[in-house]
Amino acid sequence: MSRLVVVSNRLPLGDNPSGGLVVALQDALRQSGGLWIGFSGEHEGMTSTQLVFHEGAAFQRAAFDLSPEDYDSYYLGFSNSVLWPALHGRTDLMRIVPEYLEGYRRVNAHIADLMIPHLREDDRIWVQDYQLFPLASELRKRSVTCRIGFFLHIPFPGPAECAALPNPTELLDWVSEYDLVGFQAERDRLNFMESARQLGDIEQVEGDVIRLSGRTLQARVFPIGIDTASFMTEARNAREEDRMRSLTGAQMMIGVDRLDYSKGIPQRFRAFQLLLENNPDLLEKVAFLQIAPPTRKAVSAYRDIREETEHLAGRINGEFATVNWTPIRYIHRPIPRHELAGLYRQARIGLVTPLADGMNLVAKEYVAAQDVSDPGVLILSRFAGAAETMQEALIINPHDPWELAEAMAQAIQMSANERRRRHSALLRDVVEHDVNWWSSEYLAALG
Ligand code: GDG
Repeated sequence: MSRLVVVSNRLPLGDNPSGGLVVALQDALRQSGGLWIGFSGEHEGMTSTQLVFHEGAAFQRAAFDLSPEDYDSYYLGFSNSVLWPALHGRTDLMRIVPEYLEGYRRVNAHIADLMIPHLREDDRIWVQDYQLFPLASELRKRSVTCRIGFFLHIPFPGPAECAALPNPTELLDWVSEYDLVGFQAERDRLNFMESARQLGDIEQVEGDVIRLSGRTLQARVFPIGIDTASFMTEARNAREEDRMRSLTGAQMMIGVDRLDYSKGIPQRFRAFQLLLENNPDLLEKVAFLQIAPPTRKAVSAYRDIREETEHLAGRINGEFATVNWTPIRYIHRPIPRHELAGLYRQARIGLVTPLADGMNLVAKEYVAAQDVSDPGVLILSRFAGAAETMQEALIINPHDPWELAEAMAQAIQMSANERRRRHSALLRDVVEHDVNWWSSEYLAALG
C-alpha cells in the first residue's frame, strides 16, 4: 500500500489528538506508515526553513511555523478575508489587497519546498481545504508526479462570486493540478462546473472525469460525516450535572457555531424574537442556548458579527426577560465536548441555520446525540451542505424570519410519533455516512 501524506492548514498537535478529521484519517495513516503535515499555530517568530517532527500520535506529524507577515497575508488575509467570504457568497466582505494574494502564493510555494525532501515517488497526497488550493500546482512545478487529491470543506461558489475574486482563472488552474477534487455537496460540484465553463477552460469527458486547463481529473461529491458511534456514546453518558438545570418545564433550543457571519446567528435571533412576539403563550416556556466560541478575532468582519450578535441578544433579553426567565443564553467561549453532547441531547430543538455552509457537522452531532425514544427536532437551513441528505429535518430559508419562526413553533408542538419518524431517518444517514465512510470513499477514489 502506498503511503498517505495528508496536508492541512492546522496540524493536530498534542498527545493522542482527537477530532473528526483525525479519527477519519488515522487508520489510513497508521496502516500506510503515513505522514500529516501542517501549520503549528506558532506565528510570532520566523517561518520555518524545515519541517519539525512531533512524536505522540499513531502516525508521523510534521509542523511548520509562520512569520507574523506570512500569517497575516496567507491566513488572515487571502484565506480568510478573500476566499472565505467569496466562497460563502459574501463578496461584500472581501478585502482584496495585492500583498494577501502574494503571501498566499508564497506560503503555498514554501510548504511545497518544505515537503519535497520528505516525499516518496509513490506517495498519495491528500490536501485539505481552501488555504491550500495552490499546493498541487507548486508540487508539480517541483516534479512531483504522484497522485494528489484535494477536498474542499467549504462551498464552491457560482460564476458571479468566482468572478469577484482577484484571480478566478488562476484558482481554476490550481484546481486542475489535482487528480481528484472532492466537494461536500452536489451543489458545489455544479457551481464548480458552471464557474469553470464561464471563466475557464473545461470539458466534461465522461461521468466525473473532466478536462480542466488541459489536465484530466475527477470532480466528485463526498459528503463528510462525524465520528457517529463515539458521539452517540458520549451523549448517552453525559452527566446530569452538566445539563441546563434552570429549565423548569421550558423547552430548550440549542445553537452551536463558531461565531462566524456565515452561520446566520443574528437571523436566528430575529426569528426567535418574532416567535416570542407572535406567541405570548411561549414566554417562559422556551429557552434558547446559543454557544458561539470566538474565531479569527483579528479579522474585522468577525469583530462586527460579535457586536451585532451581542447587541441583539441584549436587546431581545431586555425586551422579553422576566425575573425568573432569560430567553437567550449566549456563551462566547468554547465548552468541553462531553458537555456539548449532553446539551444537544437535552435540547428539544437543534437550530442549524447558516446562510452558507460546506456541510455543517453540528446538524449531524445533534441527530447523533438524541434519545431515540424521545428525540428532538432538527431545524436546518437549505444552504447547509447537510440539507442535501438530511431532508427529514425541518428545512428552512434562514433569510426569512417568518418561515424560521414558524418552523420553531412547529417543532415545539410536534408529536412524539412524528419526531421519532423524522429522527430515525436522519439517524440512519448519520450512522451510515460517518467520517470513516467519507475517508474510505475518498481514498478509494484517489487510488
Ligand atoms: C468547516 C466547514 C464543514 C463548536 N463550538 C464548540 C465546538 N464546536 C464544534 C462543533 C463541530 C465543529 O466545531 C464545527 O463544525 P461545522 O461543520 O459546524 O463548521 P466549521 O468549523 O465552519 O467547519 C463546515 C466542516 O468544515 C467539516 O468539513 O462541515 O461546513 O465550514 O464539530 O461541535 N466544540 C466544542 N466546544 C464548542 O464550544 N467542544
